[in-house]
Amino acid sequence: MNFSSIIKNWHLYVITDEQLSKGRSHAEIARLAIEGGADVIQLRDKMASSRILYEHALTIRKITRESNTSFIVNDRLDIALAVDADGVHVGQKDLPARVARRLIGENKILGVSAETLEEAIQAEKDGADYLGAGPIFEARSTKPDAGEPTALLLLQNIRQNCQVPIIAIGGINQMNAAATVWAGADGIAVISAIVAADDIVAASHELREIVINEREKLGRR
Ligand code: TZP
Ligand code: MG
Repeated sequence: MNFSSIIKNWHLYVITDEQLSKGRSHAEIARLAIEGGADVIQLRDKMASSRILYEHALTIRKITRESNTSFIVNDRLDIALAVDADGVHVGQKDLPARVARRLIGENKILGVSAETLEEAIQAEKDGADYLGAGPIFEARSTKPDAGEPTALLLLQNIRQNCQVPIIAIGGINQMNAAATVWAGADGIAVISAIVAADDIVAASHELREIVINEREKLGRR
């Protein structure tokens, strides 16, 4: 299936993280982010057991279905398939994108992280429906193994060389979100600026509005 038109309208992609969330669960983060307008929720938890992750995924699947929000599971194809999530997101250290694609089939969304233009081009060839491009500004607290921030150049390069939608990630907040759209991002993926905010609803709303407004100014609605 071609998911490009759906994903091009993913203005705000919120990634859950219970370490940063001041006691709020994955499901609670998802619920509040959706209330603030999130277009897609990614469940990401590198510590939880498979069983616990499955339980979180089931709950978020229910919430996202009720609100017509897309749902992606990070890393874990098995969990994504088990709860009928909309897709899975893999990084460069996970199952290769072409293998993930073969396992999930054509009717699920495959997201792939790219830190370089070469990785982005390869991911697209291997069947990625969208690229998570970054870290653009920083990622230390949420992804200790991430490379150096690539700044906006990565987005510009990917924009010029790839066709699939681009979601910028890494250190994105209310101050710099607009710049990622100018550089070519279709949407933004955010952890800290939303998950650690006192008011997740307001932070989500504010960030989504920035993306929508900047896209509109650029004629990329
Ligand atoms: N992949 C690249 S950067 C990153 C991931 C998962 C972390 C983004 O988190 P934050 O808090 O929005 O910088
Ligand atoms: Mg991963």
